[in-house]
Amino acid sequence: MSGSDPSARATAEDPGLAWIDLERYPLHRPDDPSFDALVARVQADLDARGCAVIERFIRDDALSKLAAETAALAPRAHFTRAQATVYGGEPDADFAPGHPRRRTLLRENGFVAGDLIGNDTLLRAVYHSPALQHFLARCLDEPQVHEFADPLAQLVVNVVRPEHMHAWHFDTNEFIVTLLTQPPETGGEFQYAPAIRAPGQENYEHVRAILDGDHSRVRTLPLAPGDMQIFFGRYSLHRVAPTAGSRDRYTAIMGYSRTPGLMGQAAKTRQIFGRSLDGHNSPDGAWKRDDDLTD
Ligand SMILES: O=C(O)CCC(=O)C(=O)O
Ligand SMILES: [Fe+2]
Repeated sequence: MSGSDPSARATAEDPGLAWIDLERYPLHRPDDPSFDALVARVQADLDARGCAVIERFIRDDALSKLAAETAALAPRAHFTRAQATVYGGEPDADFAPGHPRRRTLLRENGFVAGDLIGNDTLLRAVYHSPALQHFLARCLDEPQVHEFADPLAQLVVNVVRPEHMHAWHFDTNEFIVTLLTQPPETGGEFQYAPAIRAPGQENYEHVRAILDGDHSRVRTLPLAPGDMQIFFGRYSLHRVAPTAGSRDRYTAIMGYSRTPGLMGQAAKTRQIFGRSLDGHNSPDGAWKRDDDLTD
């Protein structure tokens, strides 16, 4: 590597860049017209569908390391199995049977908490990359994005075991950034109903149609290892379809937000990770949104 090579110099200052395909996606050159073109393409996809995929964002020669890293972390996942509505809560008997607020789905989720993901990992290098965060801020039209302050939810690995699914739901967080690190043998597609709800507008009728099996509003994303997805999961009902074969499906979920200091609520954190930390006891729940939508 030559000291005058701009991408080598950028990588020395921002180690995450070493794993990103900078030839296709010049995150180290934010003044380059091709950077603007990429931002414009992502923004157009987010506007149209609340979802953008940057194909093969991770370099091909890093994919096996990425898969091995998440496979090594996977045994530390905390698994939960519970009935919940798509909004994450208990059924509400004030609604008629069959209403999305009344019906529950089986949630079987496995998550490796962020404090189990070491500082020397590829995942952390990418997550903390200033160039990536600058790029995401540009895509979201914000001066900057903030890492979650929550050490557990900040960066997680989602583990979906064979013959399992991640049931239909809305996220509490406005958006997530996801890296598929290991696909299952078959199935496990990411499916979503773009912008099916909006602030102040739950659109129960269309949510119910999907729960009843009408997938006419559902899109299926063909994701490959190393693809990065930016997704507005608070507004789009989504799931990971049932997986098959013998291999787990792994994704790394990177938590950023438009506002600093986000910590999860203690009860919800214990539900997801089986434990909580001191900072999770904030009584007012820093995740609460003021968008009049059900969490
Ligand atoms: O693993 C994925 O692709 C998405 C998981 C998801 O929807 C979530 O963790 O909220
Ligand atoms: Fe989600």
